[in-house]
Amino acid sequence: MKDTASIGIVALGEPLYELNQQADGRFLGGFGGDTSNVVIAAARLGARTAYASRVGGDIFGDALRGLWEQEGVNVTAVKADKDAPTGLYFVTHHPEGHRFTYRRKGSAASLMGPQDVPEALIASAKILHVSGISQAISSSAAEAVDRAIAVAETAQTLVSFDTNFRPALWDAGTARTAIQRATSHATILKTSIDDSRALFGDDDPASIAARFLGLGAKTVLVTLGADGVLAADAKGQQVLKGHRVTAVDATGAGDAFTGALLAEVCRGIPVAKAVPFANAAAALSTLGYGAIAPLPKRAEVERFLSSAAH
Ligand code: KDG
Repeated sequence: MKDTASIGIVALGEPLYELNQQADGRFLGGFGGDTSNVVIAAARLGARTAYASRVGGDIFGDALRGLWEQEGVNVTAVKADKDAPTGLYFVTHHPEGHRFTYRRKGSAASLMGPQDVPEALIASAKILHVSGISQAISSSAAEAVDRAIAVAETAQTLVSFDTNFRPALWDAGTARTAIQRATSHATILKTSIDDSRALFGDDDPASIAARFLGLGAKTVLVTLGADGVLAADAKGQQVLKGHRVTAVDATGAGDAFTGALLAEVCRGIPVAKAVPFANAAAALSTLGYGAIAPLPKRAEVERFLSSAAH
């Protein structure tokens, strides 16, 4: 049994400074990085969270530290690296959806390795969250993910893993091997149709869920974009339709989903019961620009869910 006063969710990965192009063409500064997005989404909903990473000694690293402080995320496991930059990404919007352009090679976070894993923090937390991006940024970061998962398993900390395949960072073959390895330890596994199509040539939600359950995940969530989400475990599966909203920017909607889901799990709510709340949080996160700015607070999600029920 974990101490109720301890951190609920610890995530490990790469935070990014975001430049997101608005309708008038100008770039709006903000924040991204899938695992950082998840802990902030969860913190806004009341979870106690911590982040593990490395940031550069530059204005972007300082801005990220300011963000985590403002959001109440514990950063005792975020190290400073004065010789490496903080990663950046640009978000542009196109008829087929948003596109990410990275400036992150050699970033401080990519220099992370097993020595940076906060073992005691992970062991005392309820959930460890990592992703395919945490693995993709470098081989030492992939080793850090393996180490974090091993520590979590020993301490009975639940492992949450998001496949988040980014073809710009690594090839599908290498990604498949690493993602399958993490999946075999995952209590909660989130993937998307796009990821599974690119990794396994599969775009049928039910067979995607069956594949990840077969690889060892205990619960699988397959996000279906605007169409909602399919949740599956050994007992069966359910599809929850997406909410119809006027989306401005879907960047980070998957992270909003995961953050909300994990925040609910920290409150003792079973995954299957937490899916509607997470689905609503994800819809609300698309109403403004950026991965972080539009993330909702608990009261907004509850208001939205009760108005959707009428
Ligand atoms: O899920 C949204 C993230 O992908 C975005 O914030 C940028 O972390 C990012 C990445 O590496 O693509």
